[in-house]
Amino acid sequence: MTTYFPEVEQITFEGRDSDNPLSFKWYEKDRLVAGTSMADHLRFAVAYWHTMKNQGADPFGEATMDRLWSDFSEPLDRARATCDAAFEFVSKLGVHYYCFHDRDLAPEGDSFAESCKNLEIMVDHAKMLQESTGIKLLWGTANLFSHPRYVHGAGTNPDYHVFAYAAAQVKQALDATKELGGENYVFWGGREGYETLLNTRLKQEQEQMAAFFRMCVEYAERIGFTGQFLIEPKPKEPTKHQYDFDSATILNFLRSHGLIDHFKLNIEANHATLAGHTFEHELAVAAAAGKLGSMDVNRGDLLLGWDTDQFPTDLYATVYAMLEVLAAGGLGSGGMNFDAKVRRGSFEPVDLFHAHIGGMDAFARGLIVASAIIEDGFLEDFKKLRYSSWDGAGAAALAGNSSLDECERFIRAHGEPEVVSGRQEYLENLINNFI
Ligand code: XLS
Ligand code: NI
Ligand code: NI
Repeated sequence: MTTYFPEVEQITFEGRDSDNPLSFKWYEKDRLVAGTSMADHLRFAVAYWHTMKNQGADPFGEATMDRLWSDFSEPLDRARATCDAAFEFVSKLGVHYYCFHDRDLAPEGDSFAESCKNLEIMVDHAKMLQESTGIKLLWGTANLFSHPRYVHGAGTNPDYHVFAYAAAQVKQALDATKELGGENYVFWGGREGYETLLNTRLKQEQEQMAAFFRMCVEYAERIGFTGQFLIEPKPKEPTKHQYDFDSATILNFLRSHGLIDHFKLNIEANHATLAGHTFEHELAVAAAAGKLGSMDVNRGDLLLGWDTDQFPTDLYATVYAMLEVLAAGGLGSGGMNFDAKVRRGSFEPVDLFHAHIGGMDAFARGLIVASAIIEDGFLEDFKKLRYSSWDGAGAAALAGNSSLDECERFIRAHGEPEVVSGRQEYLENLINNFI
């Protein structure tokens, strides 16, 4: 059998004293952290589109990536080779999951029927590889944004014909995800938004989207797909204004349309920052609603205002994220999908290993640090004290059993409140002691 990464052997944990760059310094899959193995806490997944398909083209230049598995002229031959390379990569990396869009796995055909056939062929191929390697599908999704037919959106398209096409495509993608035992199914509204209100019925487009989701829920129930449905927020890009702006917006949409029970959220770091939030803010908002489902782990660039999808290496970011994940009680059927791509200049196949190893180590370390912080308890103690008045005088108000009159009586009796410091810098310094 062809090997696509002949220079790389199985990546294993060697610890921080190892000088082998192709080894984990922190990620030790069976190590228990707060009673659970690192592998079970983190549930890493490789993103098929970036890792296997990204060729490094940008608006100013052509493909740069050295990818043997792309050197086939027949689309299905290329798809099979890509799938073989993907499973070799994921196995050698020691990750248990992968994620794909239908069109990553199988090429779009000349007709809808041919696209369906291609997908079926590739699902069989992937299934065989899943069985022989033990690698599992974290989630599947449909690419409803690349083909020109989706230029004005999919579920929110002004033309019912395109809406129906997208729905038919999702039906196939749901079948594929079910067939491969996918544990979740993601909806990312790639072009579900608008460029100008001059040609757009905003309210109707959102109603269309709700109708689209209702049909998906109904179909999943009918075929017995038990994976979790996830929506992935992103505020802009490709469209100027996307309906799934951030966690709060999606929660409001789901509640308004009676869909809240059927979905959780898939939070992506770089999308959070594009929305003007931190990653941990988006995780916390989702978790507060009991809707933290899964994560796309990556990072943006402070100096660039778009979805650069870089690999996560910033320890503060992983610590803050893991504090939220641990507080939420974990990700359930979700995981951490590396929705990240190597830079255009990192064009050798081995760079894919360096990138994932770095991301996995950064999150492993984030997990260890966050768990130690939680175990120490200083943050919780601080918050307990800071909010202590709500256990006493404020308890009735919090429970909805107070009134403006009651508050007035309280103020007349107690006068001016004593304002206390939030001690932000003090707390930040304590965090540094753990890193
Ligand atoms: C793009 C999104 C996309 C989704 C899956 O910005 O992150 O990759 O994760 O469609
Ligand atoms: Ni994503
Ligand atoms: Ni993204």
